[in-house]
Amino acid sequence: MKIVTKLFFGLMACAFVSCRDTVRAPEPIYPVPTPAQVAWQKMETYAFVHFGLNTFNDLEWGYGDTPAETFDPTDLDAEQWVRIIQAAGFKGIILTAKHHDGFNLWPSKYTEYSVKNSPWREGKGDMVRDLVDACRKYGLKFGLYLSPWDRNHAEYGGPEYVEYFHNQVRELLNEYCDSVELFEYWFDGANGGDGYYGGAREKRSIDPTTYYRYEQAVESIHSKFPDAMIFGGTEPTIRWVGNEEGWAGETDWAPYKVGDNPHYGSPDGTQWLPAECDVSIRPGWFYHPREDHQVRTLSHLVDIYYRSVGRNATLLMNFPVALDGRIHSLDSARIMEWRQALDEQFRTDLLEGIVPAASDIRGRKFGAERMTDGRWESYWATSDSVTTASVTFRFDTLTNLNRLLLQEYIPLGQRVSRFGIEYLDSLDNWRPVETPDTMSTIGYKRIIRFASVATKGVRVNFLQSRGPLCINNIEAYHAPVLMVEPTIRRTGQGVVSIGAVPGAEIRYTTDGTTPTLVSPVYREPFEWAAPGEVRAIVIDPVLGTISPVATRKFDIPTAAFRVVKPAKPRTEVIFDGNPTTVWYLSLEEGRELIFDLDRPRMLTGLTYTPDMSRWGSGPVSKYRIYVDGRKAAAGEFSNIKANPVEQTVVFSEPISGRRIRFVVEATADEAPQAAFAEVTVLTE
Ligand code: FUL
Repeated sequence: MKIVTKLFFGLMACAFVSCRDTVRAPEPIYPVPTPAQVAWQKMETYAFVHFGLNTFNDLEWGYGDTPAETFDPTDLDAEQWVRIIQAAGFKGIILTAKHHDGFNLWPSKYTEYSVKNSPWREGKGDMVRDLVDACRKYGLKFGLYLSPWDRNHAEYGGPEYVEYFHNQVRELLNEYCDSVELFEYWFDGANGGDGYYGGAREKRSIDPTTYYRYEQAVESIHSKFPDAMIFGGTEPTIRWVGNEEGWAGETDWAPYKVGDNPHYGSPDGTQWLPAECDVSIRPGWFYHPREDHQVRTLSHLVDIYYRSVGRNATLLMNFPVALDGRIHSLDSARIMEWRQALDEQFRTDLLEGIVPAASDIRGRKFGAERMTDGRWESYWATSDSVTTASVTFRFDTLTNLNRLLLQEYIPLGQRVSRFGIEYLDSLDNWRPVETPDTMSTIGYKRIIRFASVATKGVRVNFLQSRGPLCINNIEAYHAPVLMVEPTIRRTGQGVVSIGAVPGAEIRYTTDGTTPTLVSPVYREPFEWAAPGEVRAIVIDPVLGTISPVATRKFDIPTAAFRVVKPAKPRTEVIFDGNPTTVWYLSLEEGRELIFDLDRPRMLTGLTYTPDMSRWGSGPVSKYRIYVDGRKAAAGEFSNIKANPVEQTVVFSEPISGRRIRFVVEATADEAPQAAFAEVTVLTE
């Protein structure tokens, strides 16, 4: 009898399990991505190339009047770009076929303002063709940037320009893209109003929501490439993340609705509009020789990866191709270091093959093992009513960890809004990991960095979700400590300090040579008031490994400079060497900042640093500069609003003098005050 009962219950259990086996997948939670959006997000990283007339005229935003003849790369090699970009792991490349200056990198039949009127290959060159061919040869995806704002075109603002714009969209699609996979079309939103416009030199305003007829452009693109992502315009399929520094919010929802902060999106977003983080490997988007020493540091680039791809966004990394038409060797060397560092960070997945214990499963088809089976399409899911759950991994031996990577199965929508991570210490206590990260959203991918723990297990607690959980992947790593180059600072008084991670040995030079293992050891801040370059390295005293070289250029110390107008308190912070202290000039009271140097000097230029903080305002966009009453320079700091970094003005000829008058003609955000974080001068 007993046996019969057992059999009966056994059969019942089987029936129950097999019934659970046929359990449906969880219902989607809308909005959900299209398959094309999922495929695009899986690319994770892809590259940008900014190249054009700006490159040859040392500009960020050409006015539209620089002659086509100035475009003259000596050794252009699109295959070199593709080889570097592919070796660094990027999956595609987007080219600025036309930037705001209106110059075309292909010989368009609709304009004379293009490569065909440049000396490059005697006017027979075609940059778009070269890159398409290189992408096809190496199997890289291709993307196009076509600036809607065109500062050259005489008809900009009227209907004829819109025809021209659409002709160009179609020309590029029909004449160039047949042999490659077009993965993204970029419509930049920038429009500063003023331009050359065929000689009119005036300001023209348009309503970007109606003027360009984006719907028609998108139709042309999608009729040929239905899976291409659209950036910008009125029918985007992805969103700008809201900064040009390469970071998404720690909380980052792909769902988005009008009015949401683009850093974060929102759980009640009505459209699936994932964030793309665009950032340049240097301060500018275009190449400037003066930025050769400002290629982003390895540690910064690695951090950017964590703050973009590691926060449910994609990373669009820009390479400003140099004057010879190649990616600069400093940039290519740095990006390969970056690739290597990332490979080391994610070398061994410590959870691979471990079957975790889950507090709930929806059925065998959605078992916990699906989080570590290496298959993207298979996922662990909880029952319909279960929106909080935990999964626990156990190790056979004490294991060191400092990274956790999580992925939601996004085809069913983004769900998790709060989670936590615990580890099992050697005394069998579960403890939370130490991390500055907010553990809120996951989405396509989330990577949490935390202080290394030696652990017997790790547990993820899903604390809040918009519905049953759908997790397709969890990985854990023990990432090596990065050998980070030191930071170099100098106060207005000329006192240099060099900072690095604790325990590291710092060696430095002040004569422009590369520091080595035998250069002087840095122990404490030192006085060094000369113009020149400080370079420094960090050495790991145990392993003997050396960090990349940090370099800072300095001119004369600025502490003795004095503001004479306006007579206001705190103006000395402009000259303290600390860019985080900012002084604001009230434009309602006057538009001039007048200051005296310590003594008359032969000046070749000036640098201006705006408020670089995340929410800073009042970056100067247009200026005039006078030295002892004589005009030294006038111009604009292009793109300073989106990218508020130090700006350099080089005078057309050296001017001797002591009194500098800096006139603010405009601020980029039209703020009624202009921000001055730092001003320095360049001397001969
Ligand atoms: C911005 C543009 O104004 C910059 O020049 C650059 O092209 C960047 C990618 O987008 O909005």
